[in-house]
Amino acid sequence: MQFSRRTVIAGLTGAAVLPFAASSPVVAQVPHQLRVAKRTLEVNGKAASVYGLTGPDGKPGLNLLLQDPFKVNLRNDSDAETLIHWHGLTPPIEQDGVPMLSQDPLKPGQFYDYDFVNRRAGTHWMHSHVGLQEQQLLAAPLIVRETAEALFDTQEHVVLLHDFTFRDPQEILAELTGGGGAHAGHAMTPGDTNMATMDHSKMGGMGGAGMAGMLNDVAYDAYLANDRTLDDPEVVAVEKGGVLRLRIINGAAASNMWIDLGGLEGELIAVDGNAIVPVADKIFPLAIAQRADLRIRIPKDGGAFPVLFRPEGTARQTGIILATAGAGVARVSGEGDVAPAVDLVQELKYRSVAKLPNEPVTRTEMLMLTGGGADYVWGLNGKSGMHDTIFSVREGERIAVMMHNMTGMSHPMHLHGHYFKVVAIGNTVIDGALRDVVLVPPMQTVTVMFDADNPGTWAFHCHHAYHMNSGMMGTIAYTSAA
Ligand SMILES: [Cu+2]
Repeated sequence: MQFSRRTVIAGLTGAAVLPFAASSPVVAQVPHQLRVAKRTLEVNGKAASVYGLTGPDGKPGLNLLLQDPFKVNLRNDSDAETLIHWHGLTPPIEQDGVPMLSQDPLKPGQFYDYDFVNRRAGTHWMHSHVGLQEQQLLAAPLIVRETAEALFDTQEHVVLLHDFTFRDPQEILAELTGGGGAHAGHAMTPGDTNMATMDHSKMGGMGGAGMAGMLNDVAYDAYLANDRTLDDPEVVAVEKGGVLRLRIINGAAASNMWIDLGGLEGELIAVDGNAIVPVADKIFPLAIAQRADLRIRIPKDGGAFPVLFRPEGTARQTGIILATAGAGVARVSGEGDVAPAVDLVQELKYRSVAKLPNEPVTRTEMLMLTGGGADYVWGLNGKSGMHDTIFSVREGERIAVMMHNMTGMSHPMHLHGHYFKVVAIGNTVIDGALRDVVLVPPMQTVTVMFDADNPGTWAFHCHHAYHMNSGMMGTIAYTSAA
């Protein structure tokens, strides 16, 4: 997944210059081949059967240029039905990759040709929107660059994060929905807080206050950065005094994380693919499905620098190591301190670079995030049907959505087909980031605003895979324009 200046330059000397093939007018007519297939991954010394999503260069995912149409031939070489959502792009609804709302899932052996105008540069990703396949690692980076030239200025590296379990995710979901009062009705693993075993059968509906300690529904066997644990981490070669752009994707099914730069300081320059006024820090939040682009300057003296990814509510961690030539790489433990809950303290500071047209909000919709009691039924405004309409919009409207989390867990809320602007956190009005996922912590309110400019019936859901599959998904439906 490494994509450095060095590999690009090496690539340019070859006949198949894959990331940029599409910039040639001749080659642009050829769709990028993308394959879903099962693969074997070794985790903690044990083999696991997981999904893979492989691009034309044999590596995970796709590297595209904004100027080129999104032409992708997706083939299902796995033994199960699947469908891939282009998370971060704003395609026409038919090509959004959500079963029922877009198209039927692809049966084993079937393929589909996607072809639409791509309007969204940035660090995006793609993942299955079928069942719990995302938990089985059916996800990959989807990087769209504005120009090929940008690559020559700065070294880049893409990191895709996962939470990993050897268990069948359907079994985990069955345990969660099976009642008994505790969400995590499975064996605890070392390093997890005992909060997950708390009986919170009294937590349903409005009773979330005081249960803010409930952070994780699932006890994982490992956390992965580019498929690896800290027992055998990826070591990224960097230059002394050089600048590295890390494109980090939280592809976890159910784990909000912190990015911890340790001894380095970085600048967050984009969230969910959209530029923000740079924010300098050493620790950054990254909720499920969010992306962060970090600009990091490597010290002139060189060395080895772990970049850690720390899921909230557990001491377990994963990471990569940035190392200059000749630096000794020490082993980093897979356990640190228990990471606190991911919050919105930094979100308050984000200011988007792109400005939306100066127009008034047409309408404000209230959206209650509900449920999560002993029955593990979640909902939006109390509705738990995956295709229930939460509210309708007309093309051309500017809609504000005020999301109130009435539950004891935080929810990373994702709207398909659009970007929204974070305009208020609680009562604090901000000129916030443009995003497609925002975290709404327990008992808090986040207000976003979006322009209804892409007709269809669009999924709006919590990106926590077990919440989504237990009711926290609905739709926003366009009615014909007035
Ligand atoms: Cu949720």
